[in-house]
Amino acid sequence: MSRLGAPHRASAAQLASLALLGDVGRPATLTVGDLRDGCRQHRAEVVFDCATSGPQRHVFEGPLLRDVALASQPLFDALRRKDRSRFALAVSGGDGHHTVLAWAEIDADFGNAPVLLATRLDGADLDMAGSQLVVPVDRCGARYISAITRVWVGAWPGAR
Ligand SMILES: Nc1nc2c(c(=O)[nH]1)N[C@H]1C(S)=C(S)[C@@H](COP(=O)(O)O)O[C@H]1N2
Ligand SMILES: [Mo]
Repeated sequence: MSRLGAPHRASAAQLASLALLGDVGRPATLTVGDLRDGCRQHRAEVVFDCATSGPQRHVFEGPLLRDVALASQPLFDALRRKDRSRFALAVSGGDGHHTVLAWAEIDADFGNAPVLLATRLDGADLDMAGSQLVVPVDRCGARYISAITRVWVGAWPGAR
């Protein structure tokens, strides 16, 4: 199993998928088709600034990261805001670029940010390329992780 976790070799015939895992009751492997069929799709017209190529304007469609993550049944008490606020999400691309969000950023009782896992970019399906993280509240593009391979959901261990 030494190749476990190695980047997938690109192939035009291969569907991209991401692993949804961490402190969750129902870990899953999801294709872009699963993200399209399993959750209500939202649309976001965004502009973000890239440090190297300047302002980028795109239209993304896809489910809310919150809805996808909740389907994996994070191991918090869903009725306790303070318990949910201990959680974070780490989103990784196939190239190793990754970023972190606080659960509270996307939680309706806190930041309520409409963060998406895109299934379409500017009208083109992302089934081969993989999903892209869409963070409309960000001014810059660094957290717009593309070719997502992994979404980890878990609690900061803290001092117990
Ligand atoms: N997997 C991955 N996603 C990434 C990056 C990266 O290096 N790897 N760079 C980010 C940065 S810095 C920006 S500005 C946007 C650029 O998005 P675009 O090329 O689609 O305009 O992608 C982001 N997503
Ligand atoms: Mo960027």
